[in-house]
Amino acid sequence: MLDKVLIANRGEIALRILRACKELGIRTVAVHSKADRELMHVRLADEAVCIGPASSAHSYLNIPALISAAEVTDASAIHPGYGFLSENANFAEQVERSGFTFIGPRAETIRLMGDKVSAIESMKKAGVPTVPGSDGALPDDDDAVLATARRIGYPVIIKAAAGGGGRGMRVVHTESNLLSAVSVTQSEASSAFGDGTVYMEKFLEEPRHVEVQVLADGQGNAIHLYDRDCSLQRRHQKVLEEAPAPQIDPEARAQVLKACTDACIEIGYRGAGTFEFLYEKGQFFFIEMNTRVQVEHPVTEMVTGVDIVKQQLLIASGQPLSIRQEDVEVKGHAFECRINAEDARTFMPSPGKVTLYHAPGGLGVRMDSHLYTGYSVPPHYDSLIGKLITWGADRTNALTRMRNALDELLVEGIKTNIDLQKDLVRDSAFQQGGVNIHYLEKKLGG
Ligand code: MV4
Repeated sequence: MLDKVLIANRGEIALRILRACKELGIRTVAVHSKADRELMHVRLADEAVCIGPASSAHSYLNIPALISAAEVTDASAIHPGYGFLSENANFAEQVERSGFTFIGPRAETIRLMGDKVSAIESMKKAGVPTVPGSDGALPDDDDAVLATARRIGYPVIIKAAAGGGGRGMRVVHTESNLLSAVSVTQSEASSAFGDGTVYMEKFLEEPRHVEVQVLADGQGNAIHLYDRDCSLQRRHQKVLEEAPAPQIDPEARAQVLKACTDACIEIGYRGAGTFEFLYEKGQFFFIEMNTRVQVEHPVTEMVTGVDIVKQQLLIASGQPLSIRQEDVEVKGHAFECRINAEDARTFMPSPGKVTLYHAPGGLGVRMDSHLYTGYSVPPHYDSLIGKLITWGADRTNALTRMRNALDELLVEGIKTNIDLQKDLVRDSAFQQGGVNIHYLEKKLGG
């Protein structure tokens, strides 16, 4: 087993990782910026190291500072959490070269999935269904680009290979706009990511965002933990997630789940991962793979009983997967409401001192948060201050528990999105289930 883990993150996920380490008897090192001395996991960790000033670029993104902290504390492994350096292949490589275990996939896998063109190509090869589109990167040949769009049929979407998560994309509805859209997307990608490579897909108009959670040991074993629906989002920020995804065609689901585990074995995947799909008219279309633990992992944990972060640690320690696919069942339903420190009208971050924090409780209620009364939310990082997760025997029961838990949750002194979440869990279309990726923005806009 790993001896000591350095947690290269902050906030709720740092606390989540700390809890998994403690359960396995692994010692912990918290690293924090100057603005984060008061974080709950810093208090709870066995050791803590200040790695730099408040700005992320000089602390949580500072690779030499992180590696030095691992060296001085004699840590054996580094858990990157989500965001920050979690999907940075160079970081994974430097961690391993310095003699530490990176808790995640091999650097080359992170690199393969970071380039969306190579990710799609490898998934297609492994039998995962993809969106009809260009065969790899678009060539520097106007006639060929025009022909590709004609074959696919309008509307099409131009995406940056180095983008992802909604960055560097452009929808094209008619041929007259195609070539200029391609060249603008290329220039933007070139300046934003240092790589102007773009590709083309059929633009799906009303899809849902459904993702599949996997675990693989890099030793020939891979399992899936079923699916989640993350369609409720605003500006590519997820707001409310659930597991399993409601109203999915059972045959399409069975096929896609099998394809995901087969693909993990084919590419030698190691660690926790997520296959992102668009789901429309009963069909799944792969768009991206995330090589980190995701914010919304708890909904999957609640319906499968599998501790995903603990599995990450076990896999990183070199143990073969001990869970067999036939032992993983979905039981009941779970929701997660992301709680953000933000203005209800403008969605701008709203840092400040929490004068009162009261977490809800009871059967089937889980609050993953680093908050406490008196804690000051710093202005330097993202506005997620907690995740409220409920489980129920069925979707209706889980949602009832969420409505009640949101009513119990008190966060005073700062602005939050709790009222938005209270409204969403009472929305009739959401209660029906299966709303598409545009539903929330339409609701907020009108
Ligand atoms: C798409 C799409 C429609 N058709 N690709 C946005 C984030 C990135 N992960 C991929 N995204 C999309 N790709 C095709 N071929 C629509 C989106 C999209 C979206 C996807 C998932 C969740 C929310 C979204 C919001 C707007 C657009």
